[in-house]
Amino acid sequence: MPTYNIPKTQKAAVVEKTGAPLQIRNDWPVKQQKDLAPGECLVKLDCSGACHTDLHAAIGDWPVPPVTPLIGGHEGVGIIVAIGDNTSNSPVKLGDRVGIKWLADSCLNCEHCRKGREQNCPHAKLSGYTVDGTFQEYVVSYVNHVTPIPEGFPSDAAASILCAGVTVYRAIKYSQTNPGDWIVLPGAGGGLGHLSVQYARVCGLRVIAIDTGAEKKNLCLKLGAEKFIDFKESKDIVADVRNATGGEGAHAAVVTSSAPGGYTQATEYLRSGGTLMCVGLPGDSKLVTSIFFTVFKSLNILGSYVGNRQDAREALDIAARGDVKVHFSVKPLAELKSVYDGMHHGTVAGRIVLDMTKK
Ligand code: 8ID
Ligand code: ZN
Repeated sequence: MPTYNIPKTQKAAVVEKTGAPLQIRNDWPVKQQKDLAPGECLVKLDCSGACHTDLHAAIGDWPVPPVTPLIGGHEGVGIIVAIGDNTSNSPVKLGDRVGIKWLADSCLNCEHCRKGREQNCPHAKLSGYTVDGTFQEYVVSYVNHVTPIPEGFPSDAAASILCAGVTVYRAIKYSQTNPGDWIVLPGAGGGLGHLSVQYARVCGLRVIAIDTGAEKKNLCLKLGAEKFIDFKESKDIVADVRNATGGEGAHAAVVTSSAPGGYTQATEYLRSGGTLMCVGLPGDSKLVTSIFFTVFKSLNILGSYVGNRQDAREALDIAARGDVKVHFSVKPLAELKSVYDGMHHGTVAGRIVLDMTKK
């Protein structure tokens, strides 16, 4: 069995109160092995992706409040360095490299867990929202929910599959599409979006990407989108999508932008029988659409919330084989504040991954 020296304190990005400025602290306590409960494990992180959800959590613009003080982060990859005493039947062991996703833990026994919808478990623990997340060097997680990282798949390349990848992979999986169908991806140049372009291509779908700016346009086209619509330049997005699809509209849309307008447009450019997968999370908006045409066109409108343990393994497996690649740049944890600024202004194409081993 490997042994690890676990320090008493560590570096962490902390939001003391919702909306308060982010602080980088060097004195944050590390939970020691003797203090871990059965089923808990301590993971020494290599890196963590930064998701727009972390920004929602720091600002506090969702109707479900996060804990405070808050350590955000839910796209972590690292090594298990301790496991709580009396943990039985652990599927992982010391030294394993694992991923931390949004769903840190669930009871595995309620109706939702039994049906594989673990993310809806009433006892769910959420990384970086209801329990401390991955914007720190050592994170407490749960042996039943950490995700083994395929051997040889670098940690920084894997990190953003744990949330962005899993989420769009599952949304596309349940989008009721067939190879050759048209799928529209509003938000396609962002963290979730650029992975949705690639998972859609893996599924044989024809992609119309919607986002703004030359950098995101080039990224989407390079990743396999057939058409790019700039939402700031288009005079009529609904007409543009209809024209691109030969008049009938698209079979599905996976909306990863958090602008409510993108949702309304989607219901208007879907063809009859089409499916809207709601993924982006504006905190206080309503979905405004025609009830008449929702019925008349037999539309499906579905919410899609991250993914379960199996979705995580499937999404990682596809990425580890090189069919989906996170487009990312690496920064130290100390730059998280500027990462949030970039996200807020929509200037991040793809993802930023924070290196926890850098000073
Ligand atoms: O389980 C879930 N449903 C889940 C999981 C993870 C994240 C949901 N989310 C949510 C986040 O909380 C956030 O609300 O998905 C949303 C997108 O997260 P992200 O991909 O991490 O954000 P980003 O990298 O900032 O990308 C958003 C993109 O949307 C574009 C922006 O330009 C950016 O590239 N965008 C915007 I803002 N308005 C748009 C519009 N009207 C738009 N693209 C098209 N049309
Ligand atoms: Zn996320």
